[in-house]
This record gives sequence, C-alpha cells and structure tokens, in this order.
Amino acid sequence: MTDTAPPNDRVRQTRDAVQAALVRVDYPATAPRSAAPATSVPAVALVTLDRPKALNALSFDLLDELATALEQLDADPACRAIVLTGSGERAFAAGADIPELASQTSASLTAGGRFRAWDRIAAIGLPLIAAVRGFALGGGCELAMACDMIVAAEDATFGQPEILIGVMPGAGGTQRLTRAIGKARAMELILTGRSLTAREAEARGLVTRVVPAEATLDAALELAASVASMPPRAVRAAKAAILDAAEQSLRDGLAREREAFFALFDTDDQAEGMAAFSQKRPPVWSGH
Ligand code: CO8
Repeated sequence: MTDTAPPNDRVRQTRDAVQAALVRVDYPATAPRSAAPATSVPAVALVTLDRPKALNALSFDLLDELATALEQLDADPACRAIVLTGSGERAFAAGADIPELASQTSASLTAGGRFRAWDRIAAIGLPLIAAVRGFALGGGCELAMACDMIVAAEDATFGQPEILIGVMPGAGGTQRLTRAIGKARAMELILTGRSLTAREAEARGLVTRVVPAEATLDAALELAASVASMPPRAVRAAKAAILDAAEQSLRDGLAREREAFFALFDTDDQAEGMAAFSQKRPPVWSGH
C-alpha cells in the first residue's frame, strides 16, 4: 500500500485483510489532515467496535478482531494515529460479554488464551485515542484506559462494576485506574461499582478532554490528526517512554490481577452475579 492509494482502496484492503464482522476499520474522509498534503491519504484510521445492540460488549472474538485490526494499522507506514470508538450513541463498550464470561471457569480462562488480545492491544506502538460516548464500563473502561488518550462526551460514564456481578476487573482496571486517579478513588470505584461522570473523570485526570456529545468523534479525529502531523518515530518513541514511566511494575500487577480474576470463576458468587444479570434480577451473594 502506498501513501497515494485512494482512501476507498485503503478501506477495502484493510477490511478484506481483517474480515471484521465485529470491528470496522475506516479512513474517514472528513478526518482533518493538518500536516498532510491534499493528495495524501488520511493518516488517521478510525476503528469502531460494532455490536451496538449489546452496547458493544467485548466478546472474545471482538477483542481478537480488534487486536488484529490494530496490529495491521500499526504495521502500515501510512497510518500515524488511531481513533477507537463504539458504534451508536449509547456506549463505547459496556464491558466484557457477560453471557460469554458466565460459563467460564478459572481453568478455562487460564487455558483458553483469550486474554492475549489485551496484551496485543497494549503492544500497539501507534498512538491510540479513545472517543467515548455513553458507557465505558468494566472491560470497556479498561479498553479506554489501554488507549493513550481519551476524548469523552459529556454523557460518558466510566466505571469498573465487576464487583456487582461477583468478580473484579481482569483486564487492567485495578492497575490502570489506580495509576490514573489514585488509590483512594480507585478503591471506591472498584469496591462499590460506582461510575464516574465525564466531568468527574476529567477532574481526576482519567480523560484528556470532555466535549459536547455530538462533537466527540470530530474532537478525537482532530486530536489524532494533530498527533499524526508529528514526526512518527518520535511519536512512537515518546509514547513508549511515557508508558514505561507508568508501567514500572505494571506487568507484575497485571499478572496478579489476571490470576485473581480467573480464580473468581471458581466462586458461587460469580455464577450468581452473572446469572442474575441475564435473568434481570438482583443477585444474592453467598460469600462462596
Ligand atoms: N455483556 C453482554 N450484553 C450486554 C452487556 C454486557 N456487558 N451490557 C449490556 N448488554 C446488553 C443487555 O443485555 C441488553 O441486551 P437485550 O436488549 O438483549 O436484553 C442490551 O445490551 C442493552 O442493555 P440494557 O437493556 O441493560 O440497557 P440499560 O440502559 O438498561 O443499562 C447498562 C445499561 C447500565 C450498561 C447495563 O446494560 C449494564 O449494567 N451492563 C453491564 C455492565 C457491566 O457489568 N460491565 C462489566 C462486565 S464484566 C467485565 O467487563 C470484566 C472485564 C474482564 C476483562 C474483559 C474480558 C473480555
């Protein structure tokens, strides 16, 4: 693929390669191209989680498709920044796919290897900007936090409500939320399941900026275009260095978190919490 390929060819090529059913990859024609010549393709790719009826819940297949799409963009020299968003107006992503998780055990999660998608996403070298409208909960909040910047709509809500369905964050929430907003506030959110409004998230340093809901995607694309106009090697190096600063012991923390999350799938309260969600009733905790 060359820098002069027409945008439609680029979209088709990426789609054919990914065969994405749950994730869309586009090069928006309207993406600002502040430093790109008029003849050049947009240097910003837009990746959309596309399960609006399930509030873009993160099934394992969706996460695998997402990781593959991001890796392909990361390997494309024409792509300089990626915006990640959710389809529809209600959610960035309302978490892991609860019915899919409900049938798991700690053994199946450990052996299944389906969490490797999270490591692949964390290894992307291009800058990732989350454009968040509506719910970013559980795995959805973790995915937004795995991005490098978050542009939040005024109607966005961020939270780790896993405790309400009998488990705990398992894809970085205990580590990245704590680093973003501090121990005391992370404890409150994770131990009670309370969500943050967009303005609270902004005040606590979780998000880069808050914008009117209908302006969210444009604001994220504009920010991405600004980053995309910078020297690409320096951008990648700076991103890696900033993450290094925040991740001195993150690897150990994430490994411990995953082990603890998997272990909760041997508890009655996990089965009860997820069954109660599907049956649309309040859970009854046994403590086992
Ligand atoms: N998984 C699957 N389906 C979901 C999910 C989800 N997480 N969230 C919503 N949906 C579905 C609903 O079941 C519903 O489907 P249907 O119309 O067929 O009944 C549809 O989306 C719309 O949802 P609601 O009717 O519930 O909409 P409301 O406006 O009433 O409520 C809420 C919206 C508050 C977001 C509510 O849907 C909710 O509480 N969702 C669950 C939020 C949650 O608990 N998230 C955490 C999940 S656990 C997790 O993320 C662990 C992460 C571990 C790592 C990731 C591994 C992949």
